[in-house]
Amino acid sequence: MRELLKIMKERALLELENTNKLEELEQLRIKFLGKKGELTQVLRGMGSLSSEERPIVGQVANEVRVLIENGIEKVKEKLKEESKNIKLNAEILDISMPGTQIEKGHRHPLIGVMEELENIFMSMGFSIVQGPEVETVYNNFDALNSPENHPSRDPSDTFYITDDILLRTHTSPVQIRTMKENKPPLRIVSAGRTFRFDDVDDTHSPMFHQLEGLVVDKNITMANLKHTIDMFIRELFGSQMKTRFRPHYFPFTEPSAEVDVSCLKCMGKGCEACNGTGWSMELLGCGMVHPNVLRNCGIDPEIYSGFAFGLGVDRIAMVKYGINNIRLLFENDMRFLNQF
Ligand code: FA5
Repeated sequence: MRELLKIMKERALLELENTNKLEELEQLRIKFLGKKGELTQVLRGMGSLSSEERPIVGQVANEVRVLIENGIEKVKEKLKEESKNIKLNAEILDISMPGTQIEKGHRHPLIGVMEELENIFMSMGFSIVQGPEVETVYNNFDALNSPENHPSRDPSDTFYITDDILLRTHTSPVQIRTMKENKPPLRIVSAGRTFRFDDVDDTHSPMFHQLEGLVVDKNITMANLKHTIDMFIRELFGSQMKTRFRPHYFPFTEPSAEVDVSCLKCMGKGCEACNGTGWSMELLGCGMVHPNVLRNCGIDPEIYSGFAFGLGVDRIAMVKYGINNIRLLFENDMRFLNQF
């Protein structure tokens, strides 16, 4: 039996040497040490041995078992190490290789222009305030002195949500919110989205952006309004830029005006882009805050006066970058946007 154990040991060690997979190692363990394995079979036959031989063979069998177990453990460690190295080599990172280029995005030209306008007004002492896009009819029309029968109130011009709630048609309701919540002196600007049932053409979009400005204090005059707009336009477009104030009507300002600037392409000489007029498209509306609007907000028009203006941000972006079609600003065509 001792001879049998010796042969088994040598076979086991030889097979261990030739094992190079973890699964094969498990098979080998079952073959020699498992419940029905060769060593177990030998041990079962020990009953037929004499009482002198039994402990000796038992000891040898035990030594063979420990030897095979240790051998298995060693080979297992070796195989594990090898497979780890294979994995590590496969995952090797060459930091000298050129990386994948990540394309950097940038702000939409409209957002850039909006921030530029805000920065100019901040440098002139204005504060930035925010207003909601969903407004009350009262703030959007009534408090702004808009008569009941004003055409802009018609559902064919304005997006109503209910009879009393709408998508603001301009940023002017921010004037009302500001004057109701704060006492003069006031000097604010507020930029954001506005909505109108306008047909789309080269200069009109049903969703566009405005920047509202409001100044209320004692002794504010039209001269302050004109100077502020002129300074702002020169800061934005350069000192050679001229402004043209055309008398206009707004229910919430009196007197009121619309403002154009020199055509940036010909600088006022007249060209194809400006239909020979020398002037850009209309960029903003403005005027002296109507006394009724001040009264509606609890401000005494005998003590205070103010001016307000509303700039078309999209149109300013168009003039600044020479864009002749407002649709380009909203189509998200990367060939267009990548130019900015
Ligand atoms: C107003 O919206 C007034 N609230 C402006 C104002 C504010 C006047 C404070 C007096 C005091 P108007 O409807 O003209 O005015 O619009 C102002 C500017 O918004 C226009 O000059 C134009 O630049 C721009 N605008 C108007 N409608 C559109 C449109 N559909 N698409 C793009 N821009 C537009």
